[in-house]
Amino acid sequence: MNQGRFISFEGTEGVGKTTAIEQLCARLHASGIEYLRTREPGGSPFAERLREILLDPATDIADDTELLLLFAARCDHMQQVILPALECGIWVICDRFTDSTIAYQGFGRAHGDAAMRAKIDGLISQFVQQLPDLTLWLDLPVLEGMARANKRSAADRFEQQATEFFTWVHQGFSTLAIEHPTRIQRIDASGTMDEVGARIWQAVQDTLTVK
Ligand code: T5A
Repeated sequence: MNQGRFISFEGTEGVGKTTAIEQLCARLHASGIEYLRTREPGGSPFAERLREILLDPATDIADDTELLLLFAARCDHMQQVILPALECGIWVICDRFTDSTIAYQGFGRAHGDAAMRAKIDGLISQFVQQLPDLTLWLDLPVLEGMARANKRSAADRFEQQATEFFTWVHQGFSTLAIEHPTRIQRIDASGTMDEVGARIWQAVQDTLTVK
């Protein structure tokens, strides 16, 4: 059976993932490709409940608790939504995946600490066979992304972090792009939405050979 493709979008706050995903989905639709749009944390009914807790500014939990909740959400999302879709030949377009955990929890919270990365790598190892075929890292200076995000809605629990936190998160994505040059493609997220969308479509066509 034809296996679907798994594409994730990554980046710091407000870089334009939601906007870029909408554009990619429109292009996939026009190309006759069946797709499923989803997100992390969340994407399944149970994981969406965990998302509410994780993003609620009133939630007061330890870093390890946050990490394990993210993986509990991911596990349910994989089993209930992502794997069944891929097995049916449906492309999965996911707003954030495991790279966000390395960038936010490994770099943002723990500043790239080796013990924390080893802990996260151990948790990720169960998803190694299910990593995205292509990850599009939307790269934008942290303050530009935050300015875009601030125009839109009230800050959630992550968005309330100091700028230094997001500078570490950006360092995390940059490190990951160097470590996984084939899977992770850096997309310049500056310029208009149409310019960014065109760069993404080019990368998808080049990598996943869309006819
Ligand atoms: N998280 C997640 C972890 O800590 N660990 C994990 O393992 C995972 C999976 C999720 C939070 O959870 C954290 C990371 C996050 O903090 P979220 O609500 O999904 O929270 O937050 P984000 O993923 O950051 O999504 P945002 O909605 O904040 O940002 P987007 O989707 O990147 O940006 P978007 O498209 O909404 O655009 C933001 C604004 O900019 C405009 C848009 O119109 C919008 O107003 N815009 C542009 N403006 C100018 N030029 C362009 N090219 C533009 N593109 C978009």
